[in-house]
Amino acid sequence: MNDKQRSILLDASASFLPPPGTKLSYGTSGFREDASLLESTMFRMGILAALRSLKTKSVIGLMITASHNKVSDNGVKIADPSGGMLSQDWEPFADSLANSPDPQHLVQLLDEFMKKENILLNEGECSAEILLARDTRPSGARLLQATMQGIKSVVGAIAVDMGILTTPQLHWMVRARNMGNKASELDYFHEISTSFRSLIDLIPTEGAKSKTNDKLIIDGANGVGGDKLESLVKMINGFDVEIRNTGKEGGVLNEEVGADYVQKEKVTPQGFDMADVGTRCASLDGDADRLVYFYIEPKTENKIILVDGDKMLSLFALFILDQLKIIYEDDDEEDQIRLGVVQTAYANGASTAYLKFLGLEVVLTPTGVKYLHEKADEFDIGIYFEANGHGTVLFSDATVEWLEKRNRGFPVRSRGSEQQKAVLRLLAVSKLINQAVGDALSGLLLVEAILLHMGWSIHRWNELYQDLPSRQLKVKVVDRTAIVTANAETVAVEPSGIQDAINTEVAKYPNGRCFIRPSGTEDVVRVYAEASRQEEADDLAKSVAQIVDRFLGFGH
Ligand code: 16G
Ligand code: MG
Repeated sequence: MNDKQRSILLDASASFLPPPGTKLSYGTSGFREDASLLESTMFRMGILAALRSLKTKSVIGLMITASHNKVSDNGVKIADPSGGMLSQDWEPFADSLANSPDPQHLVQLLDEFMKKENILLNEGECSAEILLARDTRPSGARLLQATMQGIKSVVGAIAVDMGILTTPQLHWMVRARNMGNKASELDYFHEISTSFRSLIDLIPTEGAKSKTNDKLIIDGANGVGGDKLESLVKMINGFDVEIRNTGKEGGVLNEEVGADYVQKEKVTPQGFDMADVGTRCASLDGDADRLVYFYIEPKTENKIILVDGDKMLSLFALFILDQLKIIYEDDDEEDQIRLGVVQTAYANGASTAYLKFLGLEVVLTPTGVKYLHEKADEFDIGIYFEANGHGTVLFSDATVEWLEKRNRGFPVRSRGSEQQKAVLRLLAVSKLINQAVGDALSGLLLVEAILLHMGWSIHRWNELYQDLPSRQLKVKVVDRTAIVTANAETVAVEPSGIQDAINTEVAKYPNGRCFIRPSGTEDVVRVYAEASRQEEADDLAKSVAQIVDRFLGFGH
């Protein structure tokens, strides 16, 4: 870094000092805090994004959002060149940047890091480019300005404001840009609406005859996802959707609405009532990277039947397996495509059993999209989902090429055969489902297309398997980092003795399963328990929460 660059950075960062007394932490998917604390963090993440762009010689994305958190919070997620999340080996640097106490220290940190990473700043040659977007939070505009200032303080770096977008839209655009493809919002809508149409056109005639696209109601979390879905639906004729998203009419983002609320509380979101009994409904979260379905049953007050990420994963797996079976029919090169699924310990045990029953390879990873994504990427077709509705389907480049080659190779007499249609369906899925990151909008269209293909109602879909009763609790402890887990968070290796105590409890319940883990987003320890009956799952969770309190609570 030369003197001129150094003095620009020193000057600019003098207006962005971190809030005194607050330790900022990168967390599972980026920084998230009360919006009033974040200006300096955004400025510094702007700098980080510019350096990442220089290092990778690619376009980088920066999304200003706090997802399902309350409206007064905000945060930042960074998209790497592939469209995935920021490489994990840069997370410690992000942490030290955010917490650096003053401009001198900050510039020294940058200098050292750039030397270590071999990042050169040559005036006139800088080609860093960062795409910026934000969700609908009122603090977004102010934080965008701080981010822009950060980017501009790296000489020659360019910030492009893409406006208000969903998180997956931005990730999609970053990936498209780096692949040299068209990458506007319109291109995004065009790609997913045309591939949805292709899937519908490929429904076998028998299925199509009985197809009824009965009404779907969407809870848009009063946020950006509902707005974008509205634009998308306009591009798809004959899709009967009602979107409830009252953000512009006074409804508060994520307040008693949205995927997180619905999945955790298992109750109807605001604006839904008994008039909606039996109808297929879906909830997005505040930045539309999470999706869950649900329906309301008669006589259950405001309780819902949740159709979660595990059920979406199962539906997608079943559909893709069916297509592969058709493709391999009278073929000796069976099992060329390695299809695998990735879940976390939160996946309902019944879903894992079902996927194994389908003959699939099931891998568990720790909680957090970055871990699941990485594993799914190792398969030819990898499907990953967290129970909470984060997930997507990844197709390797080789698989897409293989499908394209097969499609071209069909002799004239078998054009339009079921086999070719199966190939085309998988190609359409690879375009419809966001390859960069889990995306509620594209996930929703894939669910809708598959339900139509199967001729299934949400009830039929929900019957794929029956969830084991489960219970989640959280426990406040002195220091949650005292818990160290292994085997994808299924075992607590520290503090010593705690896992034995948990095992003793679990052994008391038929089909009992329980694990604890420190939250990556809140200062709590989470407890998850499963058993054959609801009361048993409740009891198991309660006794394990007591164990956690005994080992780590304030009274121990
Ligand atoms: C973040 C993660 C989500 C995970 C959740 C767990 C991303 C994009 N988001 O929201 O995948 O399920 O954290 O929260 O990775 P917890 O650690 O508080 O339980
Ligand atoms: Mg989200």
